[in-house]
Amino acid sequence: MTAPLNAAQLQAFEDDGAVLVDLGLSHDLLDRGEAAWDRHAEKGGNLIADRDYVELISAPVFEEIAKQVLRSDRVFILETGSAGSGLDREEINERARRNDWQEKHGIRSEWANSMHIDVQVTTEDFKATPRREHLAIWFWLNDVPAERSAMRVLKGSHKWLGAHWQEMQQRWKADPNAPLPVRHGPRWAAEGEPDARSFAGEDPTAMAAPRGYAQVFSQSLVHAGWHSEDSEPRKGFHTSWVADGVSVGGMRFNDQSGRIDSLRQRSAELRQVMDPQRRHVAMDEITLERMVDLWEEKWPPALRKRFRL
Ligand SMILES: O=C(O)CCC(=O)C(=O)O
Ligand SMILES: [Fe+2]
Repeated sequence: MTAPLNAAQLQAFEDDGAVLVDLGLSHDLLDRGEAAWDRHAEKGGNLIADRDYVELISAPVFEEIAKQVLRSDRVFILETGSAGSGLDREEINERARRNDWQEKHGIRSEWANSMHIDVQVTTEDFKATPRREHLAIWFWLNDVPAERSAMRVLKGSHKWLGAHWQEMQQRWKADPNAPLPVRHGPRWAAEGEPDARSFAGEDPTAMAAPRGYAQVFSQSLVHAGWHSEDSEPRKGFHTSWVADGVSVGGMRFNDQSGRIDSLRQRSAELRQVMDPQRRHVAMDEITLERMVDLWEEKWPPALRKRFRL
């Protein structure tokens, strides 16, 4: 098994929840990937119909990163898409500057309003082999300096949150009728949520990255999309990955309930268009339904709405 992350990078992923990795892709592949991004930005449509895009996400390095970080010799693509350019955030930020942006978590700022997590991962999930996570790999076809909407992350927040989710699960398991504390979470106030005010006041880190680098991060890390101060868009694609044997069944319950059906459709399409030597990274139907069935309820009712593995 090749190891794209060196020891320091792997440690940074574990400690910070996010790390930058040079993908070592050829200029030709990056150029064609960038052209695919441009075509999609102009015309929209289904990225999976674009051969250059498919070839790019088929590059073995993504699979190798997912194998290494998820500690598994079998990993699959979960979600795919184009990363937002950040240019369209200008308007909402203008509103914030005019001071009529709704205050969130007691603070009116882009960070307080945009920060979120995408999956709830407990400490045990994060430590498990294979790692129980829906791992995000976002990668860049042009340079992404801080002012060109580099993603903001709160380093280490996945650990703090992991311990919190774990405690909430344990308290619910010990006594399903005992009330959990009501706090202002990253997206709403609910029983069992962590108190988002503590991280709304922190200064996040801009994950500025050169072209050809990927930002590998835990989706349980508090992070936020950001505005651009540049006229040139940030160009990138996002993918997420899951290890064999880790549930994807929680996607059924997500607010955007089409997520599991999208996964079924996307996986089938990818299997059609990927090179036969590479298409094992897209789930076949039997594997996908097996991983849906792996889901078991571990969450107290207030924390069941979304974000589950
Ligand atoms: O665009 C970004 O940098 C982050 C967006 C994000 O976190 C998301 O779509 O879940
Ligand atoms: Fe996100």
